[in-house]
Amino acid sequence: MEQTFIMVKPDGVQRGLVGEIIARFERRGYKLAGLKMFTVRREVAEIHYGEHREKPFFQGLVAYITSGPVVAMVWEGKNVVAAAREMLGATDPQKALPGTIRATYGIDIGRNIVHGSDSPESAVREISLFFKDGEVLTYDRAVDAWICE
Ligand code: D4T
Repeated sequence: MEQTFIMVKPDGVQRGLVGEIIARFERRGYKLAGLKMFTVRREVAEIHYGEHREKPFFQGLVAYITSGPVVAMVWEGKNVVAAAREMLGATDPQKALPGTIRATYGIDIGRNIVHGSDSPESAVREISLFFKDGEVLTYDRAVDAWICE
């Protein structure tokens, strides 16, 4: 089953939005497969945002993501990567559709609350960057038959 990597960024943790973000994924029917809280190390942040290394916002981005604890999660379910990106909304909260997490809680692209993998390949890479073997769990949920045919 498809999995995605979702991370509540330091601003989302500071602003008390962890529960709200988890609740949206739970209520939709996705399955939580991994969850932990930590502070991202600089070396890991530079790998995670490696594609932006040459961009002018890179140093600020690394400083922001390493500035305090994050809550990292693995969510599982049908088409969860694309669905999660829709639930998050556009990277810039000013451009995010109403009702999305970023449009509901955010104003600034540099404080956009939450990260979500942009493709199934990115999800695999990011999950292995932030979670060790054994930290992503496999288990049955009786309710699954009531969520997907
Ligand atoms: P993340 O990775 O944080 O979930 O964001 P996205 O996947 O939605 O978007 P991204 O990789 O293009 O951008 C990563 C990160 O950089 C910040 N950013 C981005 C910024 O501060 N200024 C900018 O101009 C851009 C494009 C916001 C998210």
